[in-house]
Amino acid sequence: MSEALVLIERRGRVGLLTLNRPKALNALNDALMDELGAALLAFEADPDVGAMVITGSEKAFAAGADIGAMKDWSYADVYGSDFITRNWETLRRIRKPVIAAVAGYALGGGCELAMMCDILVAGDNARFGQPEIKLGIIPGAGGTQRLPRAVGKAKAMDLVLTGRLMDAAEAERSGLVSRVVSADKVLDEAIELATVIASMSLPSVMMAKEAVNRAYESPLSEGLLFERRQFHALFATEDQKEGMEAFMTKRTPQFKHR
Ligand code: CO8
Repeated sequence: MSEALVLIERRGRVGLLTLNRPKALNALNDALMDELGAALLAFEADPDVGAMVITGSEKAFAAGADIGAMKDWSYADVYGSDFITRNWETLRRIRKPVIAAVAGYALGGGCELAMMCDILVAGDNARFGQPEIKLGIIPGAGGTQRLPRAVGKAKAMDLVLTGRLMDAAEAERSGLVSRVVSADKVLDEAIELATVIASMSLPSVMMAKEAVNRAYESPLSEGLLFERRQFHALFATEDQKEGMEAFMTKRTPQFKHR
């Protein structure tokens, strides 16, 4: 049997997915993306999982879509294939938080995959970039849209038009990643972060994620209204009573819906 392209593990309440095409620096193809999509959906449905982490190797999170698979394609081939992107919407549908633990290269589709995640934690050896311009193409899985939202137009243009790579320090300064740690600690850091999130009440975690994402997809007035209604809705949960009661009586909350 051929080796899995995505390794699936549980670390407590955290679902861990490791991209596993090390010889090709985790270049993304349909087989890998199909495994990733199926694993994400399985963790989404698993009541014992409260958050997920996607990671790669210490050398590469993912060095992009598989160039070898695409190189001879015609317009009709690439249009018809939905290459690697058919599972992009799967990731967008996941309501539990997903953290990208990025060491090494996150390029092209690999950078786009990391940007689909809710939080990026980077190793100090991480390199982010959209080098498609050097191949005579442009990003095709969200790079021209999500990168400017994360780092602003000037830096996104700089990266997309030159194809240069950005190191972890620049990525943190620009707001693309939330934390930088040494490369050998990136997975531990991401799992620790995911474990904290997974200890919270799941309805409030999912609503918080939904509300933050609204900030990117709706006018401020709509986003604020959405947030306010979600805030109100959480008062219908037992966990709101438990969280506030625990605060008042100075004890740790025991959330029921995790
Ligand atoms: N695709 C296929 N194979 C790759 C890729 C890739 N993206 N990246 C690396 N590999 C392979 C290499 O070919 C090599 O294989 P082999 O050992 O068989 O020769 C192996 O991985 C190791 O790579 P290198 O020897 O090149 O390692 P280096 O350490 O010298 O360099 C780099 C590392 C800088 C990361 C280099 O490999 C590189 O530049 N890779 C390509 C990066 C790139 O251009 N990425 C963008 C690809 S296009 C894309 O992602 C579009 C996404 C949108 C899809 C939407 C479709 C609708």
